[in-house]
Amino acid sequence: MSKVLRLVLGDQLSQSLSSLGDIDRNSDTVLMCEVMGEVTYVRHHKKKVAFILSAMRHFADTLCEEGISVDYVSLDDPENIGNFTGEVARAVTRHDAERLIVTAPGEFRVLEEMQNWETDFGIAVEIRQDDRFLCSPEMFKRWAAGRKQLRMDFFYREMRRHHDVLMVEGKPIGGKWNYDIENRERPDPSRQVPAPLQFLPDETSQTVLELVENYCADHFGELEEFGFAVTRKQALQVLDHFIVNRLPVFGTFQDAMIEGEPWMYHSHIGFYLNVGLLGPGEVITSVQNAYEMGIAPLNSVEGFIRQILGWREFVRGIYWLKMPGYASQNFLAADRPLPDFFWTGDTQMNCLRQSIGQTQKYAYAHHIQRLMVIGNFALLTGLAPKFVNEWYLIVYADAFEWVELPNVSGMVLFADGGYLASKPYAAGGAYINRMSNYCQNCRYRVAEKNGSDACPFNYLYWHFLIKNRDKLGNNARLGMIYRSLDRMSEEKQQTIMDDSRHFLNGLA
Ligand code: FAD
Ligand code: DLZ
Ligand code: SF4
Repeated sequence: MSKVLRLVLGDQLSQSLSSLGDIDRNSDTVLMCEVMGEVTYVRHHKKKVAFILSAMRHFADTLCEEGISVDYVSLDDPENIGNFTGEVARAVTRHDAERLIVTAPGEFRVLEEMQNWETDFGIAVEIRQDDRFLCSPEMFKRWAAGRKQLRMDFFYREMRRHHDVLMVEGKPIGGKWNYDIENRERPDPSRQVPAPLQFLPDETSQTVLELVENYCADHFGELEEFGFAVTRKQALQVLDHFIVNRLPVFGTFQDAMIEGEPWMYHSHIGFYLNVGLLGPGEVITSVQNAYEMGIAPLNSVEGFIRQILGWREFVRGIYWLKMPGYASQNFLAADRPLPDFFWTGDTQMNCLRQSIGQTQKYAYAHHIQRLMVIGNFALLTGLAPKFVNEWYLIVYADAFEWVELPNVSGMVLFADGGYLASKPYAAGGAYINRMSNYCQNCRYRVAEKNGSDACPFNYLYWHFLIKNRDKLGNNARLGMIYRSLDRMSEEKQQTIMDDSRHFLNGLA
């Protein structure tokens, strides 16, 4: 009988994983390894490292309870070589393995590493498709073929039809594909936001927290108040808690931000989806059931399902279609380094202070904070895609390159020249003021357009459009805005440029 080694990575914590499908409990061994190479290729947020390592250890326990033999290498094992290739090599020798089976990784750099293993180890290496998604890279490629620009809305409709989600007799339930018109209300600070479901660290998590404190002392972020789910059972509880307590108003307050309320009405399941503790299909089914049972209205249910069935699958499709080139795109030639406050939260711009501050604390910020506060700032100030991508990959516990990169380079920075988004998501302070209460406690005045007290987003917005006119001037969706710019007096435009230059010099 040939000896088979099956490698399971830190974001492959699903019992349905393709590499485990035909496991022989009598002869096969599952290898899981904690390696410094993965912990530090970008220096992940401490909470993110603790979450992944604790979830890995719990998953290994689950496999053992199922009678599967697991070889688990911990970070502090003195023999640990510190990277996947080194650890697989050691395990191949240890188990005298003749074959290695693995599910394709979520990141291109790891796939490249794996593609050398057959030669490196002189054994058969089978890289199986990761079928934990609702659209395979091949299916996405077929859909994208011949399209110059990709639009999520059309992809999402295809996915709804293909998977028969929220459909009745071939038509979208309610008659419309998208209910955003009923979503995105202004925040209501008088409403009590339900507390998220959090878990006290068990013994395994406590050991990991100590380990991370020792090994990642100089990484970004705080370890205190670690409350992540680290098992599938807990992740399912988080999903249920969301459906009952937050989903009914998810759509309505999807874009709202309130000071001191980091979790708002979002689901906080991205962490668990991305490491495999939850699957997208089961999440969509539960949410659709909630609609059928009258627990949540259509605007919330459709809005939420669109994020999972639409955006999540769409960005993954783009990642695998466009890598490796996608990572180095920089359409707007942005080259500014990150300001220090990205690491400290120490800025007088209250929206950024709040969003970065909670990121330090929880390794979480919701979509609009990532896109319209931090992302908008990165876009308008011309921060270099390389640094911005690295930052987002470090700071969020749900960040893996396949999902982080298209969101940052495509959605936020327009670095792909409009392949993913039809126009840059640029906005002045009025948008943030409409969707949050941050401006009330800010040193800057959102209503002021110029001068030392003006909200910097107000002049940086026009400065961005002026500076990038040669690249964006022909964008049909920006036509009206450029016409407004042209109606501005030269003197006003000069003031915008002067205020912006002064602000940007201060960033350095
Ligand atoms: P909810 O708001 O409750 O949404 C439900 C789920 O929908 C999410 O868990 C996620 O799985 C999916 N989803 C929603 N929007 C997107 C999107 N744009 N792309 C992919 N999936 C989406 N998401 C990540 O999972 N990892 C990342 O590293 C990541 N980086 C981002 C960086 C930027 C600059 C931006 C603008 C967005 C990023 N997103 C990322 C998408 C989104 O912000 C997060 O998925 C979401 O905030 C996670 O919180 P939640 O689970 O409470 O999501
Ligand atoms: C993110 C991460 C971290 C911090 N540590 C590990 C680890 O020690 N062992 C492991 O198998 N995976 C880890 N991961 C997740 C990997 O980085 C992820 O599997 C790859 O990026 C491929 O998507
Ligand atoms: Fe942010 Fe401007 Fe509002 Fe201050 S005034 S919180 S900088 S949008």
